Amino acid sequence: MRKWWEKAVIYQVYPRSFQDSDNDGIGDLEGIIQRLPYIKKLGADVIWMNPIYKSPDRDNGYDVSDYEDIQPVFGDMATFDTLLTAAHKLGIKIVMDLVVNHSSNQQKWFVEAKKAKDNPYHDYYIWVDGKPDKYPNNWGSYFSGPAWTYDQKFGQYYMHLFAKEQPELNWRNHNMRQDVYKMMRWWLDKGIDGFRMDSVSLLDKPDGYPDAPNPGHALYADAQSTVADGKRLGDYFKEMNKEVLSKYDMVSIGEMDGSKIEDAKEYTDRDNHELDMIFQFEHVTLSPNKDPRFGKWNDEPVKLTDLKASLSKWQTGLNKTGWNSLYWNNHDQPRAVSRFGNDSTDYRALSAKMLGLTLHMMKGTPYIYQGEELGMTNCHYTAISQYQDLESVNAYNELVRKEKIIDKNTMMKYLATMSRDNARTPMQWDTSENAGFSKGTPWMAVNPNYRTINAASQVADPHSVFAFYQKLIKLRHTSDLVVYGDYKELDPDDSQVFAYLREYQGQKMLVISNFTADTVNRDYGQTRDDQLVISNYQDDQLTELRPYEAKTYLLS
Ligand code: TEU
Repeated sequence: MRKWWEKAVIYQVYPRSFQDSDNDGIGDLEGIIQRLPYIKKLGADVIWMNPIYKSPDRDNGYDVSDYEDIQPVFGDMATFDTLLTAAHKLGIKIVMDLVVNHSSNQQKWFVEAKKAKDNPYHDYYIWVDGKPDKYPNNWGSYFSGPAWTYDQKFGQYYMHLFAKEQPELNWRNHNMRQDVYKMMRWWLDKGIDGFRMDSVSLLDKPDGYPDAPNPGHALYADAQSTVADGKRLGDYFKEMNKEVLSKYDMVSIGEMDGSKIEDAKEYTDRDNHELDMIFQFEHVTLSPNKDPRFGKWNDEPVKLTDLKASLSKWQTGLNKTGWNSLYWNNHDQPRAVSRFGNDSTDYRALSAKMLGLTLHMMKGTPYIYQGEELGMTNCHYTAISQYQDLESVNAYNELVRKEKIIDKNTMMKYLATMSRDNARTPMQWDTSENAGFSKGTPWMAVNPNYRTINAASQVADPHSVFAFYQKLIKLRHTSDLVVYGDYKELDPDDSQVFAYLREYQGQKMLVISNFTADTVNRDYGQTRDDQLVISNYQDDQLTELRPYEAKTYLLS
């Protein structure tokens, strides 16, 4: 049976940075309401919003202190309801972030858990008896430091794979799971259309919490390889599906850092009744790392052959069974055009369109991260004081100041390449002050390139990146070949061009993308008889591919 989300394109809104309506410098729900017509004009079917729940904001909302209330800077429940109704009126669905791998340490369950060992909520979190000078294992937190914090009163550590203010929920506790399901039903009963489930590859921790491999002898090991795809994970998804997901016409999207393709197949196999689709991380974690102690930090551009191999593996791996989420970037990743394209004045728009075409012609559900449809770029910060993201700031403190294993200038390059803040600068609406994002002081400075890169100039321009994304979305909406066609990579060893075929019910489509600033020649048998469906150049030279040229033919 066909599902609505197979044909859908999802637009990701990072509420803090989208549109500020009350000029306090922080984006809000009213701001999203004001910009719904923009998202409608683009053609997206669904909005996924990053967390808007009550939160001490240690990690920009990913530390939820009340799952059924709205963060006051974003608005209130009445504004949320207005947003939901207004979006639905325009035919746009709303997907919420669900953050239940961990909660905030100020959430009521953790407040109770801290009261006494025999408090029923104590076991909602993960505790291990121990001594203050010896961590239960070698795991590090994603945000630097150990994955454990000691509680004097209990003589116990609690686990946190992220900040210490984000204690891990204990998924082995039946009541905890039931409370989560109840909360999910509460939102779905309100009429939301789905959940993007944060960090769910990590829900099930391995028995005994064994040490993780630590090849570079870093201060703390990368826990993810030991935790991701735990053996009970599929059962948790099945239970959640039975208790919640199956009861609604909704989409469920697992964010699954570290998941392997065979496991991903299981999670998204419809016969298993688990999740609808997952975000895998392989293609955004390919860049060679100089030293395993550096974690994600590097400034190496990814090799096109590696990128092609990875994306093609997931395309074919989840072809018959399962479903892919397609994305180049999000609020945790650098801007696509700066990372995989070329953000220089000459090639920014061309390469942004090239990337859009490469991804949107694949099989799966495409995600557009706010501003990607304008070709927004990295923020190119040069001083550590400009960064706000706790992951970036903590990594700088640990690797440069404390361990002294990366020098300052090198780390600044790594941050400029990889920091999450690259994605978080405010949306660039127009050429007015602060890019039309806010009349107050934005919580994060607007990228000065807003004077040339902004929505107002692009919406009116038929040759803009925005207009190109409109076409890509329309193609998906009108072509079963784009949605359901089988995928076949061409010339995997070609280090300059990404080319692939899609095939569906006798129809064939050829997709060609030049990932370089060089003019190259490639002959895949395309002729003037084939129909050029979309291209980022005005004319077509068939086998000659100009810088960042990308095009799609319907083969005759
Ligand atoms: O990210 C989870 C995750 O898997 C991390 O690897 C994340 O991609 C990393 O920070 C990138 O360097 C999710 C959210 O998307 C992220 O914003 C949150 O900080 C994190 O969970 C904790 O909730």
